[in-house]
Amino acid sequence: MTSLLKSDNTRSADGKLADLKKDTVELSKDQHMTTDYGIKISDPDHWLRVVNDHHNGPSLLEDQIAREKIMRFDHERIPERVVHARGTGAFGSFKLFESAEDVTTAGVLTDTSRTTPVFLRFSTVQGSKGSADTVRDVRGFAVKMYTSEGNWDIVGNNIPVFFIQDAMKFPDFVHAVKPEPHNEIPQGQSAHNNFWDFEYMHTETTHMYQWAMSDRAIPRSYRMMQGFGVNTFSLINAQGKRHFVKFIFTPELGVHSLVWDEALKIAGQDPDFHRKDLMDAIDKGHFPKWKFGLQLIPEEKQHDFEFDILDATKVWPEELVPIRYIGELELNRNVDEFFPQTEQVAFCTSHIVPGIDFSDDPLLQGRNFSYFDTQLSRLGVNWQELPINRPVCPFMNMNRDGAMRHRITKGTVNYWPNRFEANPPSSVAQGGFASYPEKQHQGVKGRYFSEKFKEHFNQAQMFYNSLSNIEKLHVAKAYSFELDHCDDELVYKRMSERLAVIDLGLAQTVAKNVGGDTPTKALKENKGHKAKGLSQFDFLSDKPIIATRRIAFLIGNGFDYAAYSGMKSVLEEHGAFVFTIGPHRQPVEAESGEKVTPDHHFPGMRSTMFDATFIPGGNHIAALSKNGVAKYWITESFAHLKPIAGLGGAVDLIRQQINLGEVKVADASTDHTTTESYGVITARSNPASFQADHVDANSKGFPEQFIWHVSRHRNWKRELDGLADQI
Ligand code: HDD
Repeated sequence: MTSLLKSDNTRSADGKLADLKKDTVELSKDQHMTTDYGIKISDPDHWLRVVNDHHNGPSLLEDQIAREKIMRFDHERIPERVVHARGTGAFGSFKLFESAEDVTTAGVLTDTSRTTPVFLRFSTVQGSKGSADTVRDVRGFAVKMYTSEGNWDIVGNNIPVFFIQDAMKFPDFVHAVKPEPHNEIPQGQSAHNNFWDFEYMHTETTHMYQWAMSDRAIPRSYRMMQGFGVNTFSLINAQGKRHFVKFIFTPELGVHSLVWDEALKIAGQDPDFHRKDLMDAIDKGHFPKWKFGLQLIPEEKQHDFEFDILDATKVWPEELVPIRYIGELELNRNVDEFFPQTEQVAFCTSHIVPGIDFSDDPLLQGRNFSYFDTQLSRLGVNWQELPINRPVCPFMNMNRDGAMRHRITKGTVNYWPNRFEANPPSSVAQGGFASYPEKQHQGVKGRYFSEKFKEHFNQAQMFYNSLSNIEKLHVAKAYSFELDHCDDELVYKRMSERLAVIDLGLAQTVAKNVGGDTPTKALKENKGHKAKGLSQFDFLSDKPIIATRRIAFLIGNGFDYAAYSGMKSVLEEHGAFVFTIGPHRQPVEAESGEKVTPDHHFPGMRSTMFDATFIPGGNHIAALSKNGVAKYWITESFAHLKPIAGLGGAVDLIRQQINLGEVKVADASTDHTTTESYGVITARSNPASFQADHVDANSKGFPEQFIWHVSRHRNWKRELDGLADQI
């Protein structure tokens, strides 16, 4: 029986869960419906009326129950976030495996025995609350740590740099990227004149839009992207020494993306793709995890770099400033209700705990103002009282009143100092926050910028140089798509020419595709600098990780049950999520008589929802060969570079469908080592056993080869060799 409660959220008890319990109620058959003021309701469906013999007549304003129901409903919307409106969140925990007490006194970064409750909200930037998940955009990665010393928010993104250097430019930037003012078009994308006009006008955006045009901006899953605090913060240790710091989260599952055609299609086919993906993984107990790291620069080394370390448009290359991983963040609990939790959660970069401090990064300084301010208009002055936002540690002060004040503070005074010495401040020794006593030199008032802030192209080149060929190809395609959507000649011509500051070849390709004037010389010398950790391939594990990968099994009546169940169990043993797609959701019968109930029927799903496909043999192949959805599924999966495996009669179906001409696909029953498989694994007969104890690039067995290819994520060679452009 379907439970009234959406999910069992009692799995991981933690301080925040206990705190939220006070405000959580449950639906129940024993609790009768009442008005908000508590009287039991006898008829929630019909407005009080005066009726004639035909039961017609006017409604009475007198009906307080109907009136309040409607009026309460009329006011249930609040303003959406001015940016990052579209998002989803989950609870989790943060644990250290190494203390950072050499650089900070913050308990959350030094006490290895603690488990700190966490709420994390992921988001896109441009689109409104109801926009699609898979659009090309930066992703928000906002972490609230409910520490024993107060809330600490890291309001980050999945890209380590930002578009602008000074917070004062933020409203212009957001106006330019959001839908255009005259027609409110486009939704959820930066492919329009105003965005690229702004980018052209501000050379400081060059590094960031390189990232935004890379695969980072179309993640496969929130669980497969990095999180960066972006701004430079400070850590202060017990001796009062300061280090500048950047915060980084790196996912256990690697960093993976969709391919562009797939992202476009999913935006229509399943706009909630990323939301569902996150909820599903957590519900199934595959808790996403990120390693948490610090990049540290001692204060005295602040000026030792050729870039300014307080400039948010620059990364700190790992070769110069290695990442020190000290902890792990895990998400393990879905929300109970979206609005009071995910929608009302509110982050502030200014919310730090003792042992952590800010820096003079001018973007951060402005952010520290902006977030608190926006929560006032979005949620009201008492926004920090909301259950999702309040700390788990004791909190108390003399702030009072304001709309929707809930807290009742007993006592006769509401000011400090008071004659009772009630609610005294803490000394630093007692844990009171004290700003780092940074020496300030007498300066000149003015709107100045550090000289190093004026250099805008070196790291944009470094990022591009560090990408693999396939990623570079995607960058060129992304620019081409975006500028193709700009109809103002000035915009696409100037922008495609600008790309020659990064790479001449890139600029030429894009200019050709979008109708620009082909540039003939590079606008800046490229010295070929590279850094690690910029290409997504740097995060590809040697291990065959296929956990949580969605694998579709296509079947019809007469399928080979041994192949079906053998492959299902071996893939599930490796943590993959297997979904059976059949002609209908009523049971489908195998050749040998077993019955399987599909998870979906063909018209209800698309290949885009899955990472790989397997087709067992059996006499269902004849029907599948006539099924347009199944045939297109194979073609589309191949074009989207996904592994495809087939046994028995499925071999011919797959080969016909992908129409590879001269190119041979691997056949696990023959010597595949001489054949490029392009991630298509086929065998005429079932393997002797459906086991895969040891999987690597050289594995020859059928399940092993399939698992290996799924773990590589996509078969990029198909795209490089020009085989994938079939759709
Ligand atoms: Fe911002 C929301 C990330 C620059 C002003 N921002 C917001 C969210 C994220 C970021 C993840 C969504 C938080 C949530 O889930 O509720 N923003 C960034 C990053 C930046 C950045 C990584 C560059 C380092 N932001 C930035 C600047 C300003 C803002 C320079 C203003 C001066 N951001 C806001 C905001 C938002 C916001 C208008 C909208 C909703 C909110 O704050 O709570 O105040």
